Amino acid sequence: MSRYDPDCIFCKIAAGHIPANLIYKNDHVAAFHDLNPVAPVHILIIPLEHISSLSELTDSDSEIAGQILLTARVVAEKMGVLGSGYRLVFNNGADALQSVGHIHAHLIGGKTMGWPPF
Ligand code: D5M
Repeated sequence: MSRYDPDCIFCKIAAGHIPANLIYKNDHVAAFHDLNPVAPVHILIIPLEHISSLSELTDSDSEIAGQILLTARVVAEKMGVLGSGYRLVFNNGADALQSVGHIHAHLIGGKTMGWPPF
């Protein structure tokens, strides 16, 4: 893996150095249960490589970016919410309350949600 931050908790999960409740992994991304679920289904999808936020994505990351979105469908199907609906949330930066500096999509489902989301 070309980008690894030894201080990043999600890098450690991606590398298998600390445990997580993994539900999916391929050569580009991993998906695991959020520690603090906000809905009956709450899965995090992360790139295996360290990229701190959406704002840091570059053209050379297009495969990783696509893999995150494609994995959302796989995860939704695995978690039984492909038909009922789900939300994909990227908290990006301070105003969005991003707390872990490694890109992650929250896949949230299993309940009817509200809008706007704040
Ligand atoms: O969300 C970061 C999310 O990451 C938050 O919902 C908790 C979750 N989290 C933090 N550490 C772990 C571990 N070790 N396993 C699973 N989930 C974790 P943000 O969008 O940055 O606010």
